[in-house]
This record gives sequence, structure tokens and C-alpha cells, in this order.
Amino acid sequence: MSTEYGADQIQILEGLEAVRKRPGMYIGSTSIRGLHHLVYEIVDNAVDEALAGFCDTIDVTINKGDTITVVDNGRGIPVGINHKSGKPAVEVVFTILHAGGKFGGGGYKVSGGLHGVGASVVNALSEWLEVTIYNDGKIYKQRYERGKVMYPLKVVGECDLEKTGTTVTFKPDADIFEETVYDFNILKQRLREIAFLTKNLRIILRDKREEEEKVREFHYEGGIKEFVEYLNKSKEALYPEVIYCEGTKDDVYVEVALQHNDSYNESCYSFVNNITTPEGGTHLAGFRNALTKTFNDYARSNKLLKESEQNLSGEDIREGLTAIISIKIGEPQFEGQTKQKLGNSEARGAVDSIVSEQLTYFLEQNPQVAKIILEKSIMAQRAREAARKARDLTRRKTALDGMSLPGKLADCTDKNPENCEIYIVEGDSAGGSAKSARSRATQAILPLRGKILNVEKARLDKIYGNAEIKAMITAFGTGIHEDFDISKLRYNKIIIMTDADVDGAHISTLLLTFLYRFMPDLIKEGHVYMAQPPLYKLEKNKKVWYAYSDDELDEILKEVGRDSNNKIQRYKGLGEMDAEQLWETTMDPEKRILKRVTMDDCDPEIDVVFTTLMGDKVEPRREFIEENAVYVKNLDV
Ligand code: TSJ
Repeated sequence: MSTEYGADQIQILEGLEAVRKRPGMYIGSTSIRGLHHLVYEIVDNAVDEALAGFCDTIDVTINKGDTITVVDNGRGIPVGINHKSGKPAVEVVFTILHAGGKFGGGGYKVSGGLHGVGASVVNALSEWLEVTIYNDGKIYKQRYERGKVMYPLKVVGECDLEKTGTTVTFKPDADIFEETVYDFNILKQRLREIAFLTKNLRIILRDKREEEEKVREFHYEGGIKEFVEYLNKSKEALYPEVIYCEGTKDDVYVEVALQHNDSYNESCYSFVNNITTPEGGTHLAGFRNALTKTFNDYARSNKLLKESEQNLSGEDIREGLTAIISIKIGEPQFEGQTKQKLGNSEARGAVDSIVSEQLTYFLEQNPQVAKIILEKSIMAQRAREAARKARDLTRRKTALDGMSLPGKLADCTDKNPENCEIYIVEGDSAGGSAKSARSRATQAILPLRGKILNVEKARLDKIYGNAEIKAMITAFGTGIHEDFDISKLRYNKIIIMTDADVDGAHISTLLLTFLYRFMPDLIKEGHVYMAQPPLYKLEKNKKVWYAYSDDELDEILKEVGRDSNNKIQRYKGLGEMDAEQLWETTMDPEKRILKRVTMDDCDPEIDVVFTTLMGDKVEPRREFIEENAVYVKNLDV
């Protein structure tokens, strides 16, 4: 090898060394999240090839040992010498920061990973990485370790002239990542999303870690139209077809799909270059404006709204709306604190005009659908009015009562929210035990009677009238929706404590649904927890053990011996424990186990989880539970 250890090489090593020193700057974090971002980063490069029209299949495999292989059938990363560096282009891709996809002329990088970095970052953060390229009847290969080239690109064999593509295998560096075990479901969700957003692209995910290989294939000819169908699968759609608009204006490619369902929630998700924009931005604003204007215009000109009646608000029209807004743009500008909000002004106009024009046409062609949507919107307008009155009433009442706390609440004495926690307990008897067990200074108890209202199935006015929900809202102190103010939160921890059985799981899910819809920031900011009551009590020779799972019971039995002197009690509910036991196992901050409830900002999958678990349709729920047995078990514990 004649290459000297020249200035540019030192620069490369410094570049990749910087990535290893501050991985968070390049992939967000070194947690399980960052670990999965490595895969997305590589897959995004293959998706770019698909968007350029040269690749229709991407195969992703989790291998034994948690290495990842990504295969595409594109043109293959170019192997020719890059003049500036004197190296094969593929080596440049993997060793120079920010080189991803921008060489070779033509086509812009549209999909773009988390921070628009690329293959070199993945390379720098991998114990090793191998790339294989099929092109011109030859098979090329190069290997890197922690970003360093192990040998110059070489030809390792021959293949059919027709066969082209790129294969990358890498092993995330255990020195960098806190966690190196991949989660099939996390990859599955994101890959499914990419497949929805890139119509006609086939993505296959395999898991070869267990004896029996797991395979999922995602391929949607309808693209985001099918995404909307998927999001609505556990809901009752109000009309059979998904409304779809598509077009390009000012170099912005716009796709919008929407369909109303009989729920009262809005589920709109926006994407830019396949990346979710949880804080929306100009593209979402353009969509909302077009929707509100088009429906009001249609309602006026077809006399569905009387002259004396007010215009429908955007919120009214979006009640029960599921929509995907997906745009592709050459140079996206992201704004806001978290850089998740699109700023490009041309995107607003492009989405607005494409949606206005095509939606107007659709409504004219489908007057029966227009009528169904407008009838729902008008109902929403009336309910909103009724809800406002109900809320004003409760506001006034609480003001008069001097913010009176619910009667059932056994509040704690400490008034510093930082120290305080509230247990939401199912049932009066468990509530009673919890009240005598608690540490009065810092632990408050709010017992709830029976099943709580399913907020997925009720309009606001009914929700505001529900006693259990009112009790929680006043106890927490934060208010809800637009009135929500986290600085008024009266407890640092909100702990849901229900029986460790199916009914208990159902109640926790109802409570989480309420929190998710009404006070999502409580969950996002990590204030919501699930208590973990034990499943078993084991007694032998006057000594007592508690087991929180079947595995733990087995472990204890192994330790103390499985003989007839063991007395094992299976707890069917919190009510079976006396106050002392409840304190010891579930409430004592020194000993208890709490599970923090977490959620990704604006993940459409969360909406699917809640609506599938809480909705009326049995079949999707059964399928979901079968597919996600582990997840649901976690959610249920
Ligand atoms: F991440 C990555 F870079 F390692 C990677 C890139 C990983 C995988 C699985 C695939 C790819 C990739 C890159 N697939 N296809 C391409 N295509 C190109 O790099 C390419 C090919 C030809 C031309 C051209 O102008 O002829 C241009 C490009 C960017």
C-alpha cells in the first residue's frame, strides 16, 4: 500500500474520533434509542436509492450477537476513485463525516437520517463494519474497525452482471452504547412507517437471534393511504374511502391522506423527508388552513351551514380525523428548540394549494361523504359549545370553593410538590388499606370507584361531568388541555396502583388513556408511574418472601427449597393484603418497585396501541395482543 499517512488521513481520523468522543452530538444519545438510530441511518441511505428510483427492496436482519445487516438492490455505492481524495467513493462515504449521499451528482439526499449525518457516523460507532457492493459483475468488499480502514477496497468475487446492490453489516460498539441488544418491535415500527411513507418499497425485517427466524414484510402500494387505514383499523371509519391528495409545487412534493372516524380525537401526523415532525410547522399549517377553508366554503355554498350560523372551527372539522401529511423537500429548515418544526415557507403554500384544489374537487364529486363529515363537524361545534359551558361552570365552582379538593382524597401533609406523590387506587377497600398503610407526610391516596370512563368513547361534555375524572383533575391541580400548567402539579409522582390481574390491567389502561389524551406532558415529563404489587407471598419457618413475577417465584423456591413447608399465597388483588403488607411490598419508597411510564413524542403507534386496546373492535385487539404479547404484558403488569 502506497498511501502516505497524509494530512487528509489525520483529518479523517480526527473526524471519526470526534464522533466517538461525543456520540450524542451525532446520534442524539447512546441509549437504546441511539442504538436503533444506527440502523435507521444505514436504512435511510438505501431509502434514498429507492426514492431515486433504483431500488425496490431493503432487507434488514438482526443477526445472532446483535449485529445488523442491511441489504438493498440498488446501484451499489460507487466504487470509482473520488478525485478530491484519491480514494474509492465508498471509502469516502464511510470515513469522512457528512459525505453521505452527496457525491456523484444528480439527485438530492431526501430521506436524511436523524441529523443528516450518515454512514461514517455508524462506522465510527461500530466495533466493526463491512460493506459489500455488487456492481459490473464484481463483488467489492471493505472492512473497518471503530472507523479505521482495515484494508483497501478489494474485489472478492464475481456475480451476475444483472445483480447490483449494497450490503452493510455492523456491530455497534459496546464501549459506546449503554445497551447493545436490539428490540425487534422498535425496528418493526419504524421500518413499517418508512414503508408506508415510501409507496412500493418492500422492506423485510428478520430476527435470526432465536432458533426460529422471525420475519415481517412491509410493502404498501397505497403508501400513506394505507397508513391512514392502518391507523383507523380499530376505529369505525365514517366513510369507506381514504381521501388522497398529491402534487408538486415550488419543488415541494406533497402527499396527504385523510379519513374521519367516529371518535372525538384528532390523529394527524406530519413528515418531512420521511422524518416525523412532532411540532408540525409550515406544512401542517398549510394543511389545516386548506381543510378549514375548503369545508367551510363547501358548507356555505351547499347550504349545509345557515347564514346565521358561525363558521366551523378547524378543531370541529378535525374531530375524529386521522391524517398523514408527508412532504419531500430539497433543503428542509427545522426550527424550534428541538429542531422538529418545519420552517420552509414554500411548504405552507404548496400544501395549502394542493389540498385546497384537490379536496374541493373530491367534495364536489362525493357529496355524500362531504355531508357525513360536515354533519360530524357541526355536532362537534355544538358539543364544543356545551363543553365550554360545562367547563366554565366547573371553573367558577372551583373558584368559589377555593379549589376544594375531592372528598375522597386523603391528602398528604407536606405541601412541597417535589416531595409528594399520589396513589390512584382502584376500589374502596384497597383504598382503605392504602390510606392506613401510607406515609401521611408525603403520600396522598385517591381511591376510585369501579371502572373509570373510557375517554376514547366519550365527548368532552360527558368527560367533564364524570366524578372520577373530576376528582383526578382537581387533585393533580394542573388543569387539562389548553389550561394545562405543569407548574401547578401538586405531586411529583402520580402512581397508578391496581390489582395485578386482567381487570386491574384494564383499569390502568383506562387511566393511562385519560392521562395520554388530557395531560400528555405528565407522561412525557416522567411523572406517571405504575405500582408493582407482588403476585405471590411465600412463607417458610416464619420467614416471608414476596415474588413479583413467576420467574422470581421460581428463583425464590430454588433458594429456599420446594417442599411442603412452603406456604405459597397467590394474591388476587390488593384487597387481600393488609396495610402492613401493602406498605412493605408496594408503597415503601425504600423497597417498592415503580415502573415509569414513558412515551415518544408524537408516535402514531401509541395512538394505535390505545385505540386498539380501548376500542370496540375485537379482531384487531386480539391480533394486537397476539403480536405484542410481551409489550402488552409489560403495559399490564
Ligand atoms: F449507509 C450506507 F452508505 F452505508 C449505505 C448506502 C447502506 C446501504 C444498505 C445502501 C447504501 C446505498 C447507496 N445503496 N445505494 C446507494 N447508492 C449510491 O450510493 C449511489 C449509486 C450511484 C450513484 C450514481 O450517481 O451513479 C449515486 C449514488 C449516491
